[in-house]
Amino acid sequence: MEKSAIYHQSCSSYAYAYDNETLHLKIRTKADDVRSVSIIWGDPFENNQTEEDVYQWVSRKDELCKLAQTKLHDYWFIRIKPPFHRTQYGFILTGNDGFKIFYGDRGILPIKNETLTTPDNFFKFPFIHEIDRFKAPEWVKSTVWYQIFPERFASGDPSISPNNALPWGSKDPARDDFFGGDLQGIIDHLDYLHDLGIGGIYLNPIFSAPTNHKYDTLDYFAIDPHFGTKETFKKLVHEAHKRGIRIMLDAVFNHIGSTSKQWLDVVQNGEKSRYKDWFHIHSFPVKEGENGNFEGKTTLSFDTFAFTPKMPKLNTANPEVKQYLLDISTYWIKEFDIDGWRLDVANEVDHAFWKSFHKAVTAVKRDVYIVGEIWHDAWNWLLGDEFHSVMNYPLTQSILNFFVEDKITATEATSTINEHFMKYPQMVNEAAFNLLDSHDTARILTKTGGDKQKVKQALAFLFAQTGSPCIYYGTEIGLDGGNDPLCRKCMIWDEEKQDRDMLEFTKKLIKLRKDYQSILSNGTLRWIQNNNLPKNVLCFSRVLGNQSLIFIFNHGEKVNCIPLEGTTSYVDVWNGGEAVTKKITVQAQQFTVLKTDG
Ligand code: ARE
Repeated sequence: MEKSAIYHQSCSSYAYAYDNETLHLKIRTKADDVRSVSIIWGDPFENNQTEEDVYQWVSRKDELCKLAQTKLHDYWFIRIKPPFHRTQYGFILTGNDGFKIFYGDRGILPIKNETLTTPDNFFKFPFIHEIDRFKAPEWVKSTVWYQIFPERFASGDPSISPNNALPWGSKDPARDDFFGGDLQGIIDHLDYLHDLGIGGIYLNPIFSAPTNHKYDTLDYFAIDPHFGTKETFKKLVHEAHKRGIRIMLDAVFNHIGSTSKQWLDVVQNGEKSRYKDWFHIHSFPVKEGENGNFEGKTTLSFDTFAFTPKMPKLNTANPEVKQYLLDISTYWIKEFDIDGWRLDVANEVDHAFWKSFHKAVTAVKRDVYIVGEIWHDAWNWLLGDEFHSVMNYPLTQSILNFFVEDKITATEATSTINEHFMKYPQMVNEAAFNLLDSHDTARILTKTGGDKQKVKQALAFLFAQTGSPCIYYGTEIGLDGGNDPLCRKCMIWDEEKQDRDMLEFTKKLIKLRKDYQSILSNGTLRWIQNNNLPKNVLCFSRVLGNQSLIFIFNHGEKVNCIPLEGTTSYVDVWNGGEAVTKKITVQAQQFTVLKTDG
């Protein structure tokens, strides 16, 4: 047995409270190296044992199941319900070589009486506290998101468009173009979104700012005049809520725009400015433009976002800045009833601020949704006192690697996707914000080189996962576009120019997600791998109780007849609903979904 590969840590993503009664425990071993894992556990103070038999407290033994496998590791899993909300526990591992060991808080030990009667050898989960638990809003699980870049979705009130606004969709957008998208345009299309099956809209920034993307905020308390007024926004939220659609705004707190009054005061008054400690300034004077990238070298005398002098970084550890931003965060909830915040450049803002942010916004709306923009492992922002989720770009990349870029085989895809899900506790995965593309990436249709079948497979895979899927505006009608700014083309509203087949496909997929919401949110992911499956057929089931949905993606170029396990009866819920037994044929680049109650 490869002992060096064995890993568990209590009070981590390997041991956490899933709810007030249940602990989830995971342990990692070398792939295909361990035959079985059991746990011995109990509570030393259970049943009022007398002093002398306190060591007999290890009163329970249960078997773990093999939950997932990656190229390198097996992950073993169990749910337990400690009667007194705390427990001590240790693992008994049996290698394929028959060798048995104990693994606990003091590491690997031989299995003998002394080991099993010394409490210090056991892992501890001290107590399940409701207040400490990670709790994401329940409504997120059943939400299908739609991301809107407001300047490019729809123009509902041309009278407020910028003077230099171009005719809608007249050209591919250049970096500084305006086309006149606004909030009224979104209101005008809420029925379209409701008909699509959308339950949440993520709006890129809408506060006043000079650019078309609004990430260079001028005033966080004002709606950009080219997008509308506060009354328009209040109407947007109200009309969306009437249709069961929630609204999430984009909080740009890592930095402010260089046209903001705070920054302009610093530029004008230098060290005498009352805002000089609102920023990370290395030396004075600070001058707009002169402290940017200059002659190919960075001469910044202040911190910014990505060396962009138009985005000076805010000092969020400054109590005055913190209070200013927290007031903004609660204002848009209290006054406009928004349902969530997406946090821009979240990984570069201090944790102390985010902990205060979490407290402030959940105090005004208990089930507000908090999504951090973090493109990498976000474990220490997802402990329950900061974010509920992050934009799940790492999962995105794994989906693209298999379904779009053909970089990996089905087996390798299984491994990388399992790695994502094993990184976080189950309730974090269940609240994840899952996406294929966004305003910061090339569009999925362009990434596939215009291959709609690849887009459909990738979307279907995304919708089959736990977590809430997000559609970037226009994906459903075949909008394409390369990297920023080309991924921000005007939405196409002329039905003659829309891909109506993709629209019907997207509606059908969203309906599938809703019809089987519970299985797809809470069901266990079980990969179906056997030698009968060709290397580019990805097959898995989502299992909840005795119900399961089996997804078969034929990513190959030829028809595949997939053998079905056992004699259970299956219903093909994607293609017409007829009963299927023994084998199912999946056309090249197609997929199907089978339901079974067996
Ligand atoms: C644009 C161009 C730049 C150009 C700049 C010139 O993209 O190439 O130099 O204009 O002004 C906003 C606008 C962008 C604009 C940017 C800067 O939307 O159009 O850039 O401001 O002016 C990293 C960050 C991540 C960030 C992305 C863009 O980690 O937080 O870069 N995303 C947020 C927003 C953006 C927004 C900003 C930040 C600034 O979503 O829309 O940009 O408020 C890898 C890395 C990631 C990296 C990612 C993308 O995966 O791991 O860290 O994200 O690539 O580059």
